[in-house]
Amino acid sequence: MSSFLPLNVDSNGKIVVASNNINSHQSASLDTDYENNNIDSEENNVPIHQPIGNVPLAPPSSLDSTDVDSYTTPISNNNNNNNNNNNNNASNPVEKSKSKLSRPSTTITSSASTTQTSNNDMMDLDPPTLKTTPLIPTGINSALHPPPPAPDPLHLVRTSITQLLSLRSHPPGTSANLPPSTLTTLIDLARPLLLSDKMCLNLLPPIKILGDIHGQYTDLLRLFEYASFPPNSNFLFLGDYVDRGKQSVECIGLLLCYKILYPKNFFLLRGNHESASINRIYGFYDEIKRRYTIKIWKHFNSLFQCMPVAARVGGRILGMHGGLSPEIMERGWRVIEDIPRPIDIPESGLLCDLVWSDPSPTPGWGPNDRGVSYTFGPDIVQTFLENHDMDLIVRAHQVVEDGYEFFGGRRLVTVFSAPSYCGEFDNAGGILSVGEDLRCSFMILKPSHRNKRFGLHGGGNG
Ligand SMILES: [Mn+2]
Repeated sequence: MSSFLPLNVDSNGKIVVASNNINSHQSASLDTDYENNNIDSEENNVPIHQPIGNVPLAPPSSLDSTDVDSYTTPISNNNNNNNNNNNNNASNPVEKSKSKLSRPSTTITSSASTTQTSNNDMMDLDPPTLKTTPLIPTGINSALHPPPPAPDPLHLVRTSITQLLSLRSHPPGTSANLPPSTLTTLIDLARPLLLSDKMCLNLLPPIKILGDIHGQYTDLLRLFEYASFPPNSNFLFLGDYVDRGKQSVECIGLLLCYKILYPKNFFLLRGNHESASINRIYGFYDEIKRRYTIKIWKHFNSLFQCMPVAARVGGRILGMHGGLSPEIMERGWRVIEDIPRPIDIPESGLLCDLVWSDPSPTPGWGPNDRGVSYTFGPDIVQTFLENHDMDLIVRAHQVVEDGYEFFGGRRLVTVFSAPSYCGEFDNAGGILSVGEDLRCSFMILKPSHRNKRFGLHGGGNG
């Protein structure tokens, strides 16, 4: 065991997540490993789930998670031969497909059937018949002047993305001015998708993992430009989208749009700032109160209560916002899946630790200077990884100068993606890119401006 090294550097200088089963020379065995260890065979047979954003679809008159699955199912069946040529380079579904995806396409219109069917029936009537033998007076009006079709929610999402991305050509800080009704719709569309994600996601590489964003919308756009916009890459965000920066609404708005359009390629974990008691104080509440209404702020926080809090990647990397918890050490990572939702982040316990804890050079569990949760030493990280046959913990939550920082002999890495954090730090923004063979590399966004007055000496917490 003394020769165990969680990470290696290959000849190209890229970091390889090493394990007994996986290295850069054994990629051919990876699929077998996944099938045996992480994905049960029943779910492996499910057709590949394509993101819904690229596909022209008949507009659904209502959209919830059921509709999303229903609409995507026949597309993926029809396009099986085109998967490799699709302009979606995100290749495969990140989260393992769920058995309900294979439902027959006959369920497509079921949720809207009542309204839709009656309209169609009326439209099929011969106009002369209508004039002479009206069924009911209102029926005539409906037939001659059919009600406008229900707005397509996905059209609204795409329009919002266009609006949000147009800020690339505007000065930093320009508002997207999304209407309050649009925010409400985005929240309502995202909610069932977040709830249908497991509390501890099971994701497959390749995927790009990002840490804290904290309302720095201009930097979020730069990160996407650097990493490629969805759905060209799969993404996992580790939380803390709001507070601190000035454009929390644009940040969470764009991220929700992508979650809605690409639910199986784009994943959002919860950070400690995705909690009303925190974002009431650190900026999100004030921004929303100034630009919208407190009702919208409450609506956002009800959505945050539904977010998953952890993710396994390739069965070998565990990601969360803060860090480990004594409860995972004792009972295993699967206890995360048992956390109910919607839920507030409590002041102590498993969920609290996952979004609040920090690594510390001091061995064992210690008091956290934040006044919440614990610190955990390198010995805790090593024990956890060995007990669970994993290689790496990836977490965010603390500003680090290079955008990423290893800890505990490269068994844990902190990723922080908001460059020049709060304008008070000189840090870069980091992205952890996990290749299909679990090879890890880092993409670094240098701070857009250097601030000589401040450094990292005071420490910073996300
Ligand atoms: Mn944080």
